[in-house]
Amino acid sequence: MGTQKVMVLHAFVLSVLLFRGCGCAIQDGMLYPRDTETRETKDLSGVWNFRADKSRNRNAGFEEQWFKQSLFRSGGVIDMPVPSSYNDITQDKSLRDFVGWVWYDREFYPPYSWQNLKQRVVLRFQSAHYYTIVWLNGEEIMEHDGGHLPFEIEVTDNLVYGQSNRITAAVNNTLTPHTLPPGTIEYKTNTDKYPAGYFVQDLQMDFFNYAGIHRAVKLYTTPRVYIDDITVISDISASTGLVNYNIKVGGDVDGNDVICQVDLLDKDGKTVSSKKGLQDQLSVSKAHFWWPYTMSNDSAYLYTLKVSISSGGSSDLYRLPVGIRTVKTTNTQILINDKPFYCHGVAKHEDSDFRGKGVDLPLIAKDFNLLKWLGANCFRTSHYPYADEIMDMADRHGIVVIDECPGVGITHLENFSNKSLTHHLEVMEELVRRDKNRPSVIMWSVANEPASEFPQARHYFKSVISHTKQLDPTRPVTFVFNGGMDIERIFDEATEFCDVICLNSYYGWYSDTGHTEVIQLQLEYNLRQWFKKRNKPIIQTEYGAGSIAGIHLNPDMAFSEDYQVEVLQEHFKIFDKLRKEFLVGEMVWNFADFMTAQGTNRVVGNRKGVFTRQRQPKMAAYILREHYLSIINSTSQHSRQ
Ligand code: BDP
Repeated sequence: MGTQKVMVLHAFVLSVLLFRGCGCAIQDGMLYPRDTETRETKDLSGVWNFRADKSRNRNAGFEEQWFKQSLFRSGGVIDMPVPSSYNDITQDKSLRDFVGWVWYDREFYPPYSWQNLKQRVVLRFQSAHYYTIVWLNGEEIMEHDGGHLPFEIEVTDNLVYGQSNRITAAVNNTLTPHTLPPGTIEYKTNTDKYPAGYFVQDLQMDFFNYAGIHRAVKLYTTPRVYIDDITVISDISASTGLVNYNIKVGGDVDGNDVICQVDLLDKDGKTVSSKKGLQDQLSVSKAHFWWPYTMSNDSAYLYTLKVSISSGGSSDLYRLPVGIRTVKTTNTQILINDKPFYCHGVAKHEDSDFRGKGVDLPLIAKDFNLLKWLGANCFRTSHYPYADEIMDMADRHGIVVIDECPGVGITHLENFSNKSLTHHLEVMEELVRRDKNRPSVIMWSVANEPASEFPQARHYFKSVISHTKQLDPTRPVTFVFNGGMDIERIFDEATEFCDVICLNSYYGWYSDTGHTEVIQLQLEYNLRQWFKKRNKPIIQTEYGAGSIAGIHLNPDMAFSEDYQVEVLQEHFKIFDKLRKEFLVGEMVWNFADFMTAQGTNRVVGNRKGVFTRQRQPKMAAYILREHYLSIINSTSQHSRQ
C-alpha cells in the first residue's frame, strides 16, 4: 500500500483501522528464526526511539510522514525498550492509557557478509499489539493485523550496505468490533460533561490492553532456496515412534531438483532414523515418547529433526525440536500416547510489572519453576497466544498447553459478522502455522466465553472449529464456555462442535458470594448435567476467588486469603470425585494476579491469582500444591479405564 493511500485511510484514525480481511489462506511457512550453519539471526531488541501521536485525530504521524526521516527529527522522542509494553514504562498516565498510533524507530547496520547474491534477508516481528505498519528506510514494507502472532517480510532488496538503515513501526492498540479481542471506541459527545472530541476505549475482556512491540524484532538470513516450512505429525505403534514429515521449499528452484536429507537425532546427537525426500515417515524403535511433567523425571523427551536441502548450488539446514506423542479423546478421556491424561494446572496471563506483556526471560523461567513447584502439568494460554520462548519451555519441560487464540470477549452481535469471522479464520491459520509442531500443544481453543447463545454463534463457531480441524486434523479443538449459569437456562449453539467441553464457573464468588457451603452441590450438579448433555470429556478451565495478599479473616470473607483457600478446597472435593468419571482437567483461575482496566470490582487488577503479580505465593498456592501432589501420587495407582 502506498503512502498516499495510507494517509487517506488514516484520515479519521480511531474509527479507521483497516482490517482489510483478505480471507486468503496463508501460504508461507514462517519457521522460527534459528541460527544454523546456513542461517544467521540478528536481534534488533534494545532501546528504540518512541513517540505517541497525541494529536487530536491521532493522525499527525501520517499527515507529517514521520516515517520519512528519523523520528527525533519530527519531534520529541523517549527511550522505549523493545520488547515491552509502553504503558507502564513512564510516569505519564496519559501514555499508560493511550489509545491510537505510537511510533517507534531504530537504526542498524546490516553486516557486509550478508551482501551476496546467495542470501535472502527477512525482517520479522515476533509480535506487536495490535495493528502494525512497518517502513524500512522510509518505504512501507508490511502491515499486520493482530496482536500476538509473528509477521515478517523479505527485505533483501531494501537493505543498504555501508550505511545505517532505519526501521520505523507505527503500532495502533485500538480495538474495534472486528479485532480479536473485539472492543469499541466510545465517543462521549455531551459537551456539558466532556471536552470536544472526547473518547474512550471500551474493552470486552477482563485484562489490561497492553500495547507496543511485545516480542523481539529480528533480521535473519536464509539461502536463496530455503526450507520454508516443516510439518511434523508423530504417531506411535507399540514402542516404535513414527515421525511423518512434510517439507516445503521456498525460493527459485529454477527447474533444479531439490535434494533433501532428513535425520532424526536423539538427545545425544546420535542419528536414530534418516530419510531422503521432502515427505516421508521416520521410524524409531524403542522410542522415547514425549510425556507430560510428573515431578519425578524429565519425561518431555525431545528429538531433533535435522532437515538439509540443496538445489542448484544452494543449500539450507534447519533443526526442529520434535516430541513423539499422540493425542486422542474418547467421551470420558483425553489420551496422550493412548494413556489417560488428567490436566492439573492453571490458566495464566503473560503480564507482569513494568514490562506489561513484553517478553521477559527471567519471568518466564520463574513462572515455569513456580508451575513445577505447584505440581502443575498444564496451562491454558488464556486469552491469546503466548511468546515462542514460553512455548519452547513448555515443550522442554513437559507442560501441556491448551493453545488459545485471542478470541476473547466475542459477546456483541457485531462480533459475529463475516468480517470478524474472516479475521478469526486467519488468526487460527497464523496460530496453527506457528505452533503445529509443538508436542506440548494438545488442544486448540478458538475462544473464551463467547456469547454462544446467539443464533449467529452456530455458523460462526462451526466455521472456526471446522477450519481449525482442517488446518490440524491431529488435535482436539474447543472453545471455553461461560458455564456457571443454571444449565436449564443455558442457550448454547456451539459447544456441540467442541471435542472437549471446557467450562468456567465461579460458585461462591460471582454467585452466592460468601457461601462456600453451596459450592459442592452446585458444581457437581453442573458438571454432571453438562456431561449428560454433551457426552464428552470435561475440563473445568476456570474457577476461583479473589484475594488480597496479606488479608486474613477468621471466619473468612470474600477477598481474604482464607476465603480463597476455602473456595478452592470445596472445588477439589468434587474434582476428586468426578476425575474417576468424565472430568479430565482442572485449572485454577488464575496463576497470578494480573492487570485489568480500572473498575469498581477490580482492586488494581484481578486478584484471583494463587501467586501475587510479583510471583509470591498466597495461602492458596500451598493448598493447590498439596492437592496437585496428591493427584500425582494417586495417579499411578488409579486407573480410569
Ligand atoms: C472469566 C473470564 C476471565 C476473567 C474471570 C474473572 O474468562 O477472563 O478474568 O472470569 O472474572 O469469566 O476473574
